Amino acid sequence: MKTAKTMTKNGSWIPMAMLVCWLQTVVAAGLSYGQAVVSDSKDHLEPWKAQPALVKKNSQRRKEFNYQESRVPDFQLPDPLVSQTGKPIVTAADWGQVRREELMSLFRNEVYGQRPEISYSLSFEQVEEQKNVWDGVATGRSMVAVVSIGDQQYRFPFVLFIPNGVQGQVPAVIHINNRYFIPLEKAIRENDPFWPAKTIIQRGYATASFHTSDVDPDQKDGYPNGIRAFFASGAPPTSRAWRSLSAWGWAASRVLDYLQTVSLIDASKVAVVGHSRGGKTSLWAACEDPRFAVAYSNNSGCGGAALSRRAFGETVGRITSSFPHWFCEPFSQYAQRESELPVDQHEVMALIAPRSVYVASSDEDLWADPKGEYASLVAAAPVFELLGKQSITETTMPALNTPRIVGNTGYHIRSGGHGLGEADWNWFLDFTDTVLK
Ligand code: GTR
Repeated sequence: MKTAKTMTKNGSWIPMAMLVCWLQTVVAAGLSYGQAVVSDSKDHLEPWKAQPALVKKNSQRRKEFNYQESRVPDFQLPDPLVSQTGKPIVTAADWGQVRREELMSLFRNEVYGQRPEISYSLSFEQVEEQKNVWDGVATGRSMVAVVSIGDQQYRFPFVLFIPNGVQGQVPAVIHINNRYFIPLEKAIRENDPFWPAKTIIQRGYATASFHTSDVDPDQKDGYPNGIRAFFASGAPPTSRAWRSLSAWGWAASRVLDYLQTVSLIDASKVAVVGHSRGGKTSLWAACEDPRFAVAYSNNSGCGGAALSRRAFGETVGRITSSFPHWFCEPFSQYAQRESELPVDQHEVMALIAPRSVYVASSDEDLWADPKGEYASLVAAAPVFELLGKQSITETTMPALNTPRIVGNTGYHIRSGGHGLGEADWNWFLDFTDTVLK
């Protein structure tokens, strides 16, 4: 077989494929400071597909759920650029003034619930500060956010690291920890892959983390002890009132309030990150709070990045019965009637535009529907385009372990199962380097 070759400057011949590969790397590196970054240098690799053996195993183990592409129902996604009254949305002003508000109301009323409109005051207590963390590269703080209404207080802790000795301001990453609280000492001692504070600092970002259950207990019957009951003076939640995902996202905004007071942090460059239920939260947090510059959802699945209408893996019926405290009551009524939802999850991505969104799936996490997570990011593209931003439009999924970054959106599917780890963080920070630095 003949291979195309080209001549180098010193006269030796190199195969064309190698040259193309090298050129792609150079182009990707050169563009990475520009606005529109396009990098998927491994496009020649096979697009991701679910492992047939895994599909078979899951289908046998959980017969009531669908794991087969051939059984995904036919559906039509609601058009983010057509208003409820059928009016096409053709300008950025129409989007901002009409459609965005409409979609926010629909998501608040049908999916995540409405946040209370009650005034409160907010203050922060510094419990501890360590100025010379990791041989002096960072300052660590153990903090408490204090939410006050009259003489009543609701308090939740968070931990923050700020790089030392840097010129100018740094971007930051707020991590919503849905598993456990990582105290300052522990975060210093161990670089926990779930929140690798040291790695994030080394990459040039400040970072903060809080635990969801400290804000609103992640239990069916946890309501009385959380921020939602605090705001409602103990009264039970109304059908369309906010639920835990929205409450956790609200808390991410309170941590952002604190970051705005830290002069070393550029609060216009803050990413909100979450895994699984935390990833559902980070997306909605960025919809509710336009100060977040980037949202990262990792393996967020149903009610997060994945399209509900695909009903692949976890479904609306299942999630709302297993976790009734996550979504407002109307969402449960769309069980097995997903096509009647007035919205779908691609519109969550659209609501974050023109800011940035990064979605990550994992190969073995079919419960979270990787294909549905990717498809919803792509289906948000017309809104990014209307707002003058580039985003992923390629409908074919990238290959395994091959991040795809286009303009303000990024995606990867990592080998392995449900989880947030080193590879996810590194790829995500590569993305934030392109959009925030
Ligand atoms: C699962 C749930 C998912 C996901 C996950 C998690 O049990 O079905 O929606 O959120 O929990 O948060 O780890």
